[in-house]
Parts: sequence; C-alpha cells; structure tokens
Amino acid sequence: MDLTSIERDALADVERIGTLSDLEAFQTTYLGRKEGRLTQVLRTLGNLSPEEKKQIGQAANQLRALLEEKIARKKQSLEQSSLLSALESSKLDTSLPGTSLTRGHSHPIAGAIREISHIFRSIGFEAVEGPEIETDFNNFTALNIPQHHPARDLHDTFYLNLASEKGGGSQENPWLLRTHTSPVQIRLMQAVKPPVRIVAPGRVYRHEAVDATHAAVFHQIEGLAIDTDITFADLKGSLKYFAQTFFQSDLQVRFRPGYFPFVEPGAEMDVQCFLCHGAKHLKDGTPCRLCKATGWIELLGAGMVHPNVLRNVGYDPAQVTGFAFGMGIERMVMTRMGIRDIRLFLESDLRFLEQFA
Ligand code: YSA
Repeated sequence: MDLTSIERDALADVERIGTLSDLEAFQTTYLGRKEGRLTQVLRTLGNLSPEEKKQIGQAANQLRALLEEKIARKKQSLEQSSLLSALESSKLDTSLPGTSLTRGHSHPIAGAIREISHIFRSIGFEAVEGPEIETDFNNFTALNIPQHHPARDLHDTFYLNLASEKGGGSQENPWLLRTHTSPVQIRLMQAVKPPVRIVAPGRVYRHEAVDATHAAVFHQIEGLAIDTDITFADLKGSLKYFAQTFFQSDLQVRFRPGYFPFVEPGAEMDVQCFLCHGAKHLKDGTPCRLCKATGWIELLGAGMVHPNVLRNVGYDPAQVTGFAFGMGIERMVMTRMGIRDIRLFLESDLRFLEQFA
C-alpha cells in the first residue's frame, strides 16, 4: 500500500490525459469502485491498527481529494476545448454567397392609385375612401339619376338582397355593389360643409361581359372640389396639371362635351397620344395603334357639379359651385404601359406582375 507511488503515478498520468475517455480510464484506474488503486487502499484501512488507520487514512483521503480535484479541473478544460473546436468547425463563413430572398412589390393598380392620389395631394386634394356596398340612392338617385333614367342602363348593376337597415335595403332603396366611385361624392358632401377637395380611389363592380378592355371588377378614382367660386377654368387647370404629370409634361389636353347626369356642363378629357405625339402615325409612317390614328387618347369624364346634386346633399347651389371627375385606373395604366388585356391585372400571373417591380 504505497500511497507515494500511487500519487506519483497518478500525477504523471493526469498530465497525459488528452480526451474525455482518457479521463474516464484514469478515474477507473485510481478511484474505480472495485479495482481503483486508491480505493483498494481505503478498503484495507479496517485491517490496520488504530494508529496506522489514522495516519494512512488521513493521507489516503487527502490523496483522494487531490485526485478528485484534478479530475474535475481536467474535465472542465476538456469540455471547454471540445466546445471551442465544435464552434470552430461550424463557424459561419460570411464569404459564402447568401440565399437571396425575393422582394415583393405593389400591384401595378395599387401603385397607380398611390401615384395619382399623390399628384392630386400636391395641389390640395385629400384622399378618402367609401364603401363598396352602397345604396341605390347614393349610387344613382342623389347623383341626379332617378328611377327609370336611361343612364342606369349603362351601369349593369349587381343588386344585393340584403336585409333592411338604416339607409338602405328597402324596395325603393336597395343595396348594391357600387358601379362607380361617384357615390363617395354624396357621402362626403353629406358629412362635411364646403370647401371640399377630395380624391376617392376604389374598386367598382359592373355586371359586364368580360373581354380585353372590360372587367366586371375594376378601379376608378373620383375627384371633387366644391367652394364658393369654382369655375370650369379650375377644372381644366387641375386636370391638365394631372395629365401632364402622370403622362408627359409636353402633351396637350383637350375637352369635348360629354354627358353625365351629375354634371352640367359635362366633358370628356383627352390627352395627346404619347406614342405619336398627336401625329396619328409613327416615324416609319405606320398608323399609330395606341390612339387608333386619332392623335388623342380618351382619359376621363368630368364637369361642373349639377345643381340638383348640390341640393340633394343640402348644399345651396346659389352659394357654392364645384367640379368633379372620374377615371378608370386599369385603362389608364394599360394606356401608359401598352398593356393589351385588362384581365392580366386580375390573374396573379407573376410573369406579368414582376415586370412592375
Ligand atoms: C364622370 C363625371 C364626373 O363628374 C365624375 C365621374 C365621372 C365618371 C362616371 N362616374 C363613370 O363611371 N363614367 S364611366 O362609366 O364612363 O366610367 C369611367 C371610366 O371607367 C371609363 O372611362 C373607363 O376607363 C372605366 N371603365 C368603365 N367600365 C369599365 C371600365 N374599365 C374597365 N372595365 C369596365 N367594364
């Protein structure tokens, strides 16, 4: 039972430990429950005289404490270095090419709504929204289109069979999907006193046969300006500014008489064709296909708000005047981008949509 040689061997062995399994073997050699060299010494203590037992027991226990401490330290340092080498081998290589994420973008119609609203905001108009489910009164009657007026036939209307509620749902005033954004004019004028300067973009619905230029669900943007002395000159100036900002600054605009029951006088505004610049043919002499060789592109309907409309919302036509306008957004974007089929806007085909990123 030579504690000195056990200590000498153990202290030499501990230095040679390089792995966790070496450490385990070391522990078994010296402190193993059955065969451990020091364990055996401790086990024989009972056979010794009290004097020896005290002396050797003390030394053996000290050696055990020393070895346990060495084992604990070694274990900690081995675990640390194995963690470091694991981190080392899985280190992030920032020089490797990344996985690129495709970035989304607005739908071309949403983009155009934002752009048009922004142009009108820059000349003092505020953008507002109205509901897509409307009453017959707001969509037609208040806009000077009474029952049996022929203009109702131009709007193929989806009527809704909804329960009666305050403001709609009766036989005389059924709910419907708005056929244009003009009812927002009515809602706004009913809610606020003049002056009013708003644009109202949104979705509208018509029970139409769908083809390359007609959709059953499309977007319009409405405009309305009411004040004490608004004239047709204000209408012309505002809409010319818009057209020259949205298309090209050097293009002319023209106004032709147009009929809408809610304005008097009513007009349609055309912008000079931006492909042939009004020449009706291209440089190579072929007829311009964009304006169908007319030199002009139809853009929007407009006019001075009809006195009946002002009365219907409680305004006094002797006190205030105003102008209104409305345009189809899909057709404007189609014209500007040379898109031939309106259905592309609704089909979610990424090959089409990604061109607007
Ligand atoms: C006119 C005068 C005002 O003072 C105010 C507004 C208006 C516009 C009126 N409310 C209106 O809806 N006129 S409209 O029936 O001629 O439609 C306006 C625009 O919507 C058209 O010029 C066209 O660009 C678009 N549009 C109409 N039906 C469409 C359509 N776009 C796609 N598909 C359809 N089925």
